[in-house]
Amino acid sequence: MPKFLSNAQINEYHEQGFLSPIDLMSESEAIEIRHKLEEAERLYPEHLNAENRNNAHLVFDFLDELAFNQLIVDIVEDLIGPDFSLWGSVLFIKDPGTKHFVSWHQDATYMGMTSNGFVTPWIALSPSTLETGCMSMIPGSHKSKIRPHDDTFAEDNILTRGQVVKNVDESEAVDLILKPGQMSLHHGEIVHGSQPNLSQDRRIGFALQSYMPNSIRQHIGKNMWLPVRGEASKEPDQIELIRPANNMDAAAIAQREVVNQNFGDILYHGASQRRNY
Ligand SMILES: O=C(O)CCC(=O)C(=O)O
Repeated sequence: MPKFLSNAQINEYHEQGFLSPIDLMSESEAIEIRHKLEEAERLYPEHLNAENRNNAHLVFDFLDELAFNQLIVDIVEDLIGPDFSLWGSVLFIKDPGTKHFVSWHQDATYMGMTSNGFVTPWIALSPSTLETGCMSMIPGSHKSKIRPHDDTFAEDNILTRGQVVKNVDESEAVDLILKPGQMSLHHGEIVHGSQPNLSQDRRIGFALQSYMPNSIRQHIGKNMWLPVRGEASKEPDQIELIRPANNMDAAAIAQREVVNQNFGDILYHGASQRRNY
């Protein structure tokens, strides 16, 4: 018996490789979180600048609360089962006036997992529209397994390696338009990307990337995951992460640095270059 989604929504996710939109919270609640984020950017710029937007949920309580949000984890359970952990998170921010974009890619390509049946909730903290550069998905592309990617390291490409899948039929793309407070969910192997933000406002998305069934293992870097629900992994190599006690407490900052180093070791494994994020 699903906890929140209908059987039709669950089937849609498995068939299309994504599900959108889901109403997560009110617009005013999302704007309140945006304000907390922007206040944190003001207070701790070096911890949230464009090169330091991975795993901020490990140091900021308002992002940690999203990682454990009851509705999100119920929906994740409906999609991947009752025992799962969170591998990481990314703040995808496109400021007005920049050319930042996300090329067509599959998340799982460089994540080094033994299986790619994991899910990413992407939460809109500002309007995500055609003008601001919402995500677009190629329906059903998660069924074609991992396609070859070219690492471009293109300057305005937000992805670590600027990796891109070639020969995507863009006429098939579905745009995921979200109001603040809505979210989408996507599969680890779906082909997706996003265009630059042409508006005067920031486009802010928080991706909980990704919730992993505890049966999955990391085979490139260290298995450092935050247990979220159900029976935790009993594998001897599992390193359990802890939640922040307070915003920016010293132990949490130290833990995030170790996790981000591991993230980099995994995502740039075998790459010709390594960027600062
Ligand atoms: O925020 C974006 O535009 C892209 C995000 C993305 O690629 C992801 O969440 O996997």
